[in-house]
Amino acid sequence: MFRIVESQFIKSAVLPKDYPASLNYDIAFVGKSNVGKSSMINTILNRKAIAKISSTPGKTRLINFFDIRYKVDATAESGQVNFVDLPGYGYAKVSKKERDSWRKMVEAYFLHRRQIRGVVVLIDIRHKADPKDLIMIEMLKSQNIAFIITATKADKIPKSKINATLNDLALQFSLEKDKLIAFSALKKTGKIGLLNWIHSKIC
Ligand SMILES: Nc1nc2c(ncn2[C@@H]2O[C@H](COP(=O)(O)OP(=O)(O)OP(=O)(O)O)[C@@H](O)[C@H]2O)c(=O)[nH]1
Ligand SMILES: [Mg+2]
Repeated sequence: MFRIVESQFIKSAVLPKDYPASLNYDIAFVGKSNVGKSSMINTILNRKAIAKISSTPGKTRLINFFDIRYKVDATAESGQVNFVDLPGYGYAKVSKKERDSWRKMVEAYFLHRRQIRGVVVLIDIRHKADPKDLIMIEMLKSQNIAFIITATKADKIPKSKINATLNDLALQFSLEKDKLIAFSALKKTGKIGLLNWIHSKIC
């Protein structure tokens, strides 16, 4: 089993020149503001607040890099990977200037960071596909970057509806169903599936 043994915040950055020099692979987390990116990172790292969570949308406004050490039980495999918490998009109450600076920051990350191995795209399980999510997914497809969609806050809908909701989202995003998993930071649903996906991208 893929297991995280240590995690540490490295730094925040806006411009590529300020990214950490580490050549370890990156796994990035991206999605609309307030969708649960920071909560997801804390959950899969078994940490309460390594990534800052807020009920005020738009909390994460910089690119935050974390250094993760992992082991794979029953094998000799171990290593390091960066988790990258990208600032959320689609928050209505920001100025055009802030939206532009968000776009430049995230575009520069995908353009310049050579060691990206996978992107976790978060969408709220209760919401319909948003054009901003579709744009992000099209960009990842066009740049041939591996991604998985996680439908977050799965604890907010009845368990009996999860499967049908995932099917529906897969249709809306024109993706195979195996590209989507349900996730809940509250109940830890989807944690093992997500860790296994991450492992498959960095080993
Ligand atoms: N019920 C429930 N609430 C969640 C879950 N994940 C996150 N939340 C709540 O959603 C809000 C936003 O969570 P964050 O993790 O800060 O979201 P974010 O995507 O990092 O937000 P920004 O950094 O502002 O873009 C907080 O109030 C969390 O407690 C979940 O799985 N279930
Ligand atoms: Mg955040």
